[in-house]
Amino acid sequence: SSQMKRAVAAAIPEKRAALQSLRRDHAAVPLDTLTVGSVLGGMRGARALFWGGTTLSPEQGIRFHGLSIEQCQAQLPGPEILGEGAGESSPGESADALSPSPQFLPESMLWLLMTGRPPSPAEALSVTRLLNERIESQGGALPPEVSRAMRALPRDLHPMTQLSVGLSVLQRNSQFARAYEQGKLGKADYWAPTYEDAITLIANLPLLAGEVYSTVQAQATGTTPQPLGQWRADRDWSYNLCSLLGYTADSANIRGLTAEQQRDFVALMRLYTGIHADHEGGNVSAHTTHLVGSALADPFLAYAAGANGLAGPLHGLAAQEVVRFLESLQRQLGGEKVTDSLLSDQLWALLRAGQVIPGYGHAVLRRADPRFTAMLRFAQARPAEFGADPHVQLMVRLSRVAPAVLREHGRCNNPHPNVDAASGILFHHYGVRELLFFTVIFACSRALGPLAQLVWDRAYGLPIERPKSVDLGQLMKLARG
Ligand code: FAM
Repeated sequence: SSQMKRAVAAAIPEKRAALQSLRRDHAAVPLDTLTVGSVLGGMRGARALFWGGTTLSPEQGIRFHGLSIEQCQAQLPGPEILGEGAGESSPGESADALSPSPQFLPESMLWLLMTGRPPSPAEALSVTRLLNERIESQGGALPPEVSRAMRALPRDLHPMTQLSVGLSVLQRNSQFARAYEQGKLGKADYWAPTYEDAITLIANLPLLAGEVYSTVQAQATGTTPQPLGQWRADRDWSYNLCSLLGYTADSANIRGLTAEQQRDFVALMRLYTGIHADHEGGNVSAHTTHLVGSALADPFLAYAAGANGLAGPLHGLAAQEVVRFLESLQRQLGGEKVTDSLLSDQLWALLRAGQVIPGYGHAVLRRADPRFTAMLRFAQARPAEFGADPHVQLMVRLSRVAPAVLREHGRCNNPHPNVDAASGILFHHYGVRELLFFTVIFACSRALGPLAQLVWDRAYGLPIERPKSVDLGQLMKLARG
């Protein structure tokens, strides 16, 4: 069995014991009071879910097993373990440019989320190998029934629907489903085939995303879908994802990127997929995966459901709203020199018209989203690349102007940028212009956290999730006391 699986197995007894003692000795301790408002208000703020990998505090933002994004960047193994140079500075950069943050691989994040501790370089590398072995055992491609099913779909189908179909058809090879059906599996062992399925699913995501993107490209150019790049067993997960989208030297290089831009695109993908992997348990994609998985659906069906949730405009689709907004701002401002006061006027006009400033505000966070800061830093460390991109410059300027406007407007609880203020526009810069496709990249990343949690849900033997509902009459009666 894999190194990571052994590390999960080693961590299980202590955590199981802790959970059992909580259940046995402290089950009656109240956490939150549920009100009519919570039932009618999307359960906002109600601490009602158990989630191990990440926590989200209003002031500090996301923590991955206690580690901030900066700590992950400092502590988790990065591309240097693949034999790539750790330095990623570009020759054209000015001396006073912000130095790039150290990178970490999403494989390192997966290890952290699965096992609860950062991997050694060798352990991180073992995850890359493990994922690649899965694809090699499939002959270096998607299982034929998966590509057949995806190719049979209408080409103009929503990219997330295509992904969801691919994920669901992958279910055919679920080890969990097979073992469960054979009836030989003890409850204490449910986690093991769940883990195997999670690895298979994650390994296949670059191929699935590549298949969807080739359809998206074919649709855009009126041609038949062609593979955009080559999967390679000697490359890491993010590199292969970028290749299969057509953005590396092992691909059709569909946007004609220079070698340096290809490297930076891979760096952006590693950053993005690393920091979007998890965002505690209450968000729609994570919660859905957990809920569906709680009925002992296998990881493929559970995550397909989670990915469907991610496709909602209020969740994974927000990044594209920001790109649209920046494009329209750019058009309105036309050739005019963009000053802070001009931008501020535009924002006030938007707010007076009763609209929101996309990319700003958050349901939980009360400061700038550290994921936004990490993406902004990526751009600021590459002035030669991004200095002349008017959209990126507008994004940066907006992040200085909008918080003051929103504060003065006085309505929202958090005037700071959230992650979507930056993510889409950086992909857009390198040529990912198909806005509906952004969510597919998000879905590649978001698989990591909820699937690691699903392994732990089974290791803990958590029950099916089944809250009680009340109807309007009951609520009115309860409300009257
Ligand atoms: N611009 C203008 N008004 C805003 C605002 C913004 N960016 N953010 C919040 N408000 C308003 C909000 O509409 C509400 O107004 P009403 O009192 O008239 O209903 C008021 O401020 C209080 O809202 P809140 O408590 O601060 O925020 P919520 O928890 O209700 O909502 C968001 C959180 C993210 C939905 C909200 O801030 C928003 O609509 N932001 C813009 C859209 C966006 O960026 N979405 C992406 C979110 C992203 F992080 C993600 O989850 N993928």
